[in-house]
Amino acid sequence: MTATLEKTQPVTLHRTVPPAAAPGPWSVQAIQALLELPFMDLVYKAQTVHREHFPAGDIELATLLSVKTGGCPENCGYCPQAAEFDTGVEAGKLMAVDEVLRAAQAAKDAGATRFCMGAAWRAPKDRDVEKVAELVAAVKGLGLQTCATLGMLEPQQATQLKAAGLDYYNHNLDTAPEYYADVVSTRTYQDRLDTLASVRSAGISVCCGGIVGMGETPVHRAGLIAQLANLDPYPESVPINSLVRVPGTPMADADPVDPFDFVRMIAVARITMPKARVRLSAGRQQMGDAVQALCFLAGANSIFYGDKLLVTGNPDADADTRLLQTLGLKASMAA
Ligand code: SAM
Ligand code: DTB
Ligand code: SF4
Repeated sequence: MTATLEKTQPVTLHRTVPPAAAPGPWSVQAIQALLELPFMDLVYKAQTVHREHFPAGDIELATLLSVKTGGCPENCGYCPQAAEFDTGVEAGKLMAVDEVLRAAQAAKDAGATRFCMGAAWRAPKDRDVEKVAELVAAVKGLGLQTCATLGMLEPQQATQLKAAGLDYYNHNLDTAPEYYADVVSTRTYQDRLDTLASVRSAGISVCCGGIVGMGETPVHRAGLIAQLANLDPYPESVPINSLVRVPGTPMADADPVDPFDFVRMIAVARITMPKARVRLSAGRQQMGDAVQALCFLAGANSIFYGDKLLVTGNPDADADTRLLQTLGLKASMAA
């Protein structure tokens, strides 16, 4: 039986977080202290902050589509799309507008409100940006919020995407600055910050988060959250990914993340960035319903929705619909 998705009334989500909302600057030590709180105290605190800023039980559904897959020249150690790693992911070309529109319409019909297009580029060329701008305009025309993640962007490229109707740009800091070189060596942390600045100055909302489970220490985890929370303003969307360990990547054999430590990261993201959409992102397929429920209790109020992330799997829409029903959570209606 197909489960039916319950929806909440429209809430205003697509807005820039006013700087006054930023409680920062956050020190790494202060975030470490939060991470070390007794689990129940931390989750209680996070849920309390959550309810001060969002309607209880409201969940954003964002659907991902890889519009240009594989063959990427970067060497991000977690990524199945890096050309350097033998992961079985075939390199493809940029998808055509009608194909993307079909996927976006299907996502909308299934209840998603945001559609995020990902491309395995280090940085798009100007002619790539022109083509992605057409995709953005077409998806926006369906009444969906648009998001893209295309690698490093120059300021004028960001402006062009904004003009086409891009609402959000996803560009993750992934980990703490001092651990970054252990994860990727083909670009620097500052490159990431520069792109985030280009996105901000073009007036596009920022989607920026990271990955847990790459062999980082608890201090690195606190350092990632400090970087995100101290962005001024902090990101409107904060995806917290649990590493999907893909055979062929250097991180294929990383130790699995302790589920309670993952929940702690969600809670600390919620407390330090109270008005952000905190997204329980990659890794849900490996997580189980009970851990996901704890993540929602800790303040996650967004998920990737649809049976695929970019190239790896995600719980199918029916399973998610059932989980939301079981927990009494309702999908947000609109932007
Ligand atoms: N190429 C662009 C870039 O790196 O910005 C956009 C696509 S990239 C796949 C987007 C994000 O996906 C990465 O920054 C990383 O946070 C996340 N990601 C990639 N592979 C992952 C994995 N195996 N597990 C969890 N998150 C992953
Ligand atoms: C984000 O933080 N997670 C998404 C999205 N932003 C682009 C990507 C997750 C990728 C997981 C592995 C894969 O399927 O490639
Ligand atoms: Fe390329 Fe992005 Fe994957 Fe890094 S994360 S290898 S930049 S697609």
